[in-house]
Amino acid sequence: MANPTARAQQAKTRRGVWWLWSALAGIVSAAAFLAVAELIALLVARESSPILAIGGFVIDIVPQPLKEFAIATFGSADKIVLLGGLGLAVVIAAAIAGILQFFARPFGLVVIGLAGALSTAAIVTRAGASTLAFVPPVVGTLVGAFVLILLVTRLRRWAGGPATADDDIPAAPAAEPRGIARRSFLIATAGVGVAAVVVGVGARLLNVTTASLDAVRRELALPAPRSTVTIPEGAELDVEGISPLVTPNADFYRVDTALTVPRVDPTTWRLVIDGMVDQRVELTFDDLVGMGLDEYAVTLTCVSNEIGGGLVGNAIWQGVPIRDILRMAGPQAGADMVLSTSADGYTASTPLEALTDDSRDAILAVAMNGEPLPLEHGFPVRMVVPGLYGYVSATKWVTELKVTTFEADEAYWTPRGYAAEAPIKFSSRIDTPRAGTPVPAGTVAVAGVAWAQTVGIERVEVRIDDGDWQAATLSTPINADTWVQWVLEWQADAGTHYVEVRAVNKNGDTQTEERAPIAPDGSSGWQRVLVTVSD
Ligand SMILES: Nc1nc2c(c(=O)[nH]1)N[C@H]1C(S)=C(S)[C@@H](COP(=O)(O)O)O[C@H]1N2
Ligand SMILES: [Mo]
Repeated sequence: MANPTARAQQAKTRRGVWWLWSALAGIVSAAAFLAVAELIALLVARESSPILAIGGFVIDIVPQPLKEFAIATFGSADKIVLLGGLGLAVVIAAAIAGILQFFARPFGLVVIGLAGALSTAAIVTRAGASTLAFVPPVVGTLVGAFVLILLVTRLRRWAGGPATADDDIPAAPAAEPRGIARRSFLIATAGVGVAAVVVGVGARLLNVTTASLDAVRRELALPAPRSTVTIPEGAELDVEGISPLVTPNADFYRVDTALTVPRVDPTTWRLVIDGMVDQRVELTFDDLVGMGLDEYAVTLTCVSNEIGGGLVGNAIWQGVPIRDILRMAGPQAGADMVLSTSADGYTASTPLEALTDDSRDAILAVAMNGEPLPLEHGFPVRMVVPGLYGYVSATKWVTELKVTTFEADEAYWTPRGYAAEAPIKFSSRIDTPRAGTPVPAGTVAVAGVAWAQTVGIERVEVRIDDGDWQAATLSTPINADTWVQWVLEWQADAGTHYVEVRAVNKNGDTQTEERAPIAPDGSSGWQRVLVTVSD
């Protein structure tokens, strides 16, 4: 094996090769930087693409005559030329960073740090930057720096030379044959390089394709609703830990079969009403909202909600009654079901009667809690039908209503073990106290929500340790289609106690104690929570 002097000599003669390899290490580090930034941007702050932010910054600072020259010379390709130029600049700077890190450590890291600082500055100063906008470039910089250290360290081991004397790199060469060091550098470089390209390009594409519909949604101007929901005095109890009366969109449960959220552009969206109808009707989004929007407060419930579970939420929707739309088409005698289909092929079977009934507010909703439907909640149009589980009624991204019969057609979940018809089983839930979260002895507010869509909740009862049922205080309901909040002040002694809840609906029926699983048509039973009370 060669002695150190000979190795240094050999390294020197191959300096040209190390230039190239270290430049490559720099470029791969920059790719990792950008890829990680793109990926994190997708998750936390979509506007935070370093390349685009710097591009935007360049566009902003380029003097007008130069801009005009660029447009005159490159025409509509001017942006591509700019991005190409920027890309080239990044490659060159990255190559320099790699070379510096190899021959003049730690100046490569300094270059990456500068690039990181520059792109962070460009990002956070852009119009509309969110508070988290700095996260992608900062994390990207850290990852880029880490990759640079990792690759250059391996490269040095391979070179076995230029740096072993002056610093902290362990004197591995003696123990590590050059072939192994070389392979480890090449594998790491290729691996990180390929991963960066795949992740970076993938994240950027996803960002572009999804961001555009986000923008369409943000800029969608819905007409003001003709009527609004009045929230009565006393509709919301002030109890720590209770579910808010109206579930914020961001906290609203989401259930669907869609692997990726269907992307439906309102300008091309069409709703077709066909099947057993006098005339086929096709509506555009403007046709629909042109019919006039009204507000409806409706609590949605999923058939998969276990007793005490979270697959239930209350929102204020804006939309158009489905009966008005069906009337335009004229359902024919003999029809008893509407098969709704979504843009991704999902189907639900809803009794025709539930959609034509004047006393039930079945709607095509376009807004949820004051804004256009979030993409994952069915943008631009979904169904909302009070009193029926979501899977048989609440079709998101809806594109077709086929008037038909239960005999002739079957919805998505029907052959999969769920009932073709599924009214919501009225139920109640304890939000607080929670099992596993001890409460201090004394007065404890036991509180939660209860729902009996289309009927209304008459009473909620609570019982401690199999004692007597005690009536809880109810909030003033918005209407029979929404849940109510309830609270009971409990004088709790130290120890462990069972707390149980049940509801009585406005028909006078008491929530059944009998346990049922979620399939085929929804869970039932009383929720019972074991609460620990400390001294
Ligand atoms: N297109 C489509 N719509 C759908 C579903 C689905 O899988 N695909 N799931 C339904 C079910 S099971 C429920 S409970 C509700 C849930 O609506 P949310 O995700 O807005 O809470 O949507 C319904 N609408
Ligand atoms: Mo559901």
